[in-house]
Amino acid sequence: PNVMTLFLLRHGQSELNHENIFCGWIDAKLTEKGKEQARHSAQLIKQYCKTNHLQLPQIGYTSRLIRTQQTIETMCEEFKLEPQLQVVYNFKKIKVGSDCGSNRKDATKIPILQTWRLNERHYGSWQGQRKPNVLKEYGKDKYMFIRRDYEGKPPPVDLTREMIQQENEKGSSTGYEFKEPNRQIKYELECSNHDIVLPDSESLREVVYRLNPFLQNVILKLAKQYDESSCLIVGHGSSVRSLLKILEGISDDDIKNVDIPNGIPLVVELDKNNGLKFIRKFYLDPESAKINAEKVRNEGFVKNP
Ligand code: DG2
Repeated sequence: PNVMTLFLLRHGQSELNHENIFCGWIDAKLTEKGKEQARHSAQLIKQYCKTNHLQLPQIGYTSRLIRTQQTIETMCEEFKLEPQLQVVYNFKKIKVGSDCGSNRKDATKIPILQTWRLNERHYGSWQGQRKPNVLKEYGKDKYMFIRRDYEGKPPPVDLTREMIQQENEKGSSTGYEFKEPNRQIKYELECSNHDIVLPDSESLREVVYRLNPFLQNVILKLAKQYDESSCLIVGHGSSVRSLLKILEGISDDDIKNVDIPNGIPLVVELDKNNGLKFIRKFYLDPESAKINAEKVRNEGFVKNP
């Protein structure tokens, strides 16, 4: 078949993943381990492309959160491709075939489009809280319902007390503190011209709703333009689950059993001759994907997952 290949990836371990703290829209950075996972992911993709006589991904996507940007930048270093970062404020303005090129003309560069639509789901008032404490407060059933059910939604965050990362002059993290959020500034442009109301909490259904237009109108449309139709999407636990739900047609009920490990590439193949019908998906390191997905599921239940 005429195959479109999507490489999906959850960013490498973030500082808050490491601390077992709900992160959502908090802008946590990668740990050293997270960067190592990004390098390893790039090696796996390089190897896969070589074995299958494919070019490296021709375009990349990230969320507006630093952990996905650091992941893709680290990967580009391994690919020896210079990332051409571009924030997408209004996806309807992207001209397929011109802004991003129908084929990468300069083989040393790769366009990277960044959109809030690929952000992690907003984790509401759970953001910044330790998973074991939330589990204790809500009980096992409610905790898992809110984390994994399609309709599960945490209580809204108090917008005057969002957790913000503190930095020194060199831009290194010096910890986290609760204060007035700055995201209005960061996301202002995306919202000013549209009827978008920024969330103070989201269910997975709401993530699918905001992500799907970008997937259909940008990611899939642009991929069709490329010779080999391959792209790399670096998202989060919930944005990757949403992409899989749409692309694979996973039911509202079954999606609650899907967990995404950090930093292990997932290959998704779609049939270009058959309306982009889902063909198959597989991890490039299936064994560690299985072990680590299980660990993600159990976060909160064990002390040091
Ligand atoms: C995690 C997901 O998202 O947490 O927001 O803490 O991918 O940005 O690290 P990510 C978070 P769980 O839903 O797996 O508990």
